[in-house]
Amino acid sequence: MASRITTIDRSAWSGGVAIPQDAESLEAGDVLFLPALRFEVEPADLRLFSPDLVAAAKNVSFDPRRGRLGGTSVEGSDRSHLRDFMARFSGAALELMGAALPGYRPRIETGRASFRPVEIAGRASSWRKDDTRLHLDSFPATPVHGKRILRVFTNVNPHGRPRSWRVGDAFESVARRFIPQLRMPWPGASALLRLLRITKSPRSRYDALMLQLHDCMKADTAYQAAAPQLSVDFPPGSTWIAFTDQVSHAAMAGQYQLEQTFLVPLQAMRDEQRSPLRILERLMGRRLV
Ligand SMILES: O=C(O)CCC(=O)C(=O)O
Ligand SMILES: [Fe+2]
Repeated sequence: MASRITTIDRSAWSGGVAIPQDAESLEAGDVLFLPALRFEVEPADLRLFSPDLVAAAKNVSFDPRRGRLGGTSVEGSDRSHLRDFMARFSGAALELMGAALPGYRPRIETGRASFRPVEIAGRASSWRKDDTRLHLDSFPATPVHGKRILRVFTNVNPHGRPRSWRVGDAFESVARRFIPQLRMPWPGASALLRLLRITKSPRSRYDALMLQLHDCMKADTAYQAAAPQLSVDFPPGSTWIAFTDQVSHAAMAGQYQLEQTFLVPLQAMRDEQRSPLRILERLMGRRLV
C-alpha cells in the first residue's frame, strides 16, 4: 500500500494548538501536508535565488548549531544574507516542532538544513544519488543508530511551480521485499569505516542495512515502475513533514526548496514498534544497534 498524504490546517510556524493525531499519522507513515504554511521570502532574499549558488553538491547546507554554511562558494554580503535566510528557516522549522509535535520537541536533535536552488528534472547524477528514484533516506557519513529521520520541507518557488514527488510503499513492505538481498556487515567493518573517516561515528548494523535498502530500491528499475505509488504536487507556499526513513519517496521536478532535518530518538515516539529499527529487528530476528 502506498503511503498517505494527510492534510493539516495550520498557517503559522509557531503557536496554535497541537493535535496528537498528527504525530500518530506521522508514525503510521503518512506525509503531513500543510498547504497553508508558507515560509515568507522577502523581496531582498530573491537575489539569492539562483542555481549558481551551489558549488559542487546538489544543495547549499546549513548547520544551525554552528551557524555554518556548506556547499556554496558565494562570498561577501550575499554569504551573510544566505546564512541569515537559512537561519531564519531553521528557527521556524524548530518552532513548528514545538508547536505541532510537542511530544517530540524535548528530545529532538536539530540536524542540517538545506536550500535546493537547482531544478531536479533533468539533473545528471549517479543512480545512487538519483532522488528521482523511490528510496528511503539513510546517511552514509552520519549514522543514526536507529534514531528517526524527520524532515520538514517547504516549497519557496517564486515562479508558481510545484515540487513534484512520488510517495511509495510503506516501510514494512519495502523491508520484506528487499531483506533477502541484505547482507549483515562483517564485525570489523564499523571500526574500519570510522578509522578511514568515512563515517563520523561507528556505523551500526541498522545503519549498514538501511544504506543497503536505499541502494537496493534505487538499483531495482522493475521495483521503481511496479511499486504502489502516488504522485503528489506540493505547491509553492506549502510545507510538508515526513519520517523519510520510513516513507519511500522520490522527488521528480521542482526548483527552490528549503528543508530541515531532525533526529527523533525512539523513546520520544508514541510507539517505537513502528520505527524502521524495530520493524527490521522483528523481521530479521536479532538486535541491530
Ligand atoms: O529535494 C526533495 O524534494 C527531496 C529529495 C530527497 O529525496 C531527499 O532529500 O531525501
Ligand atoms: Fe530522500
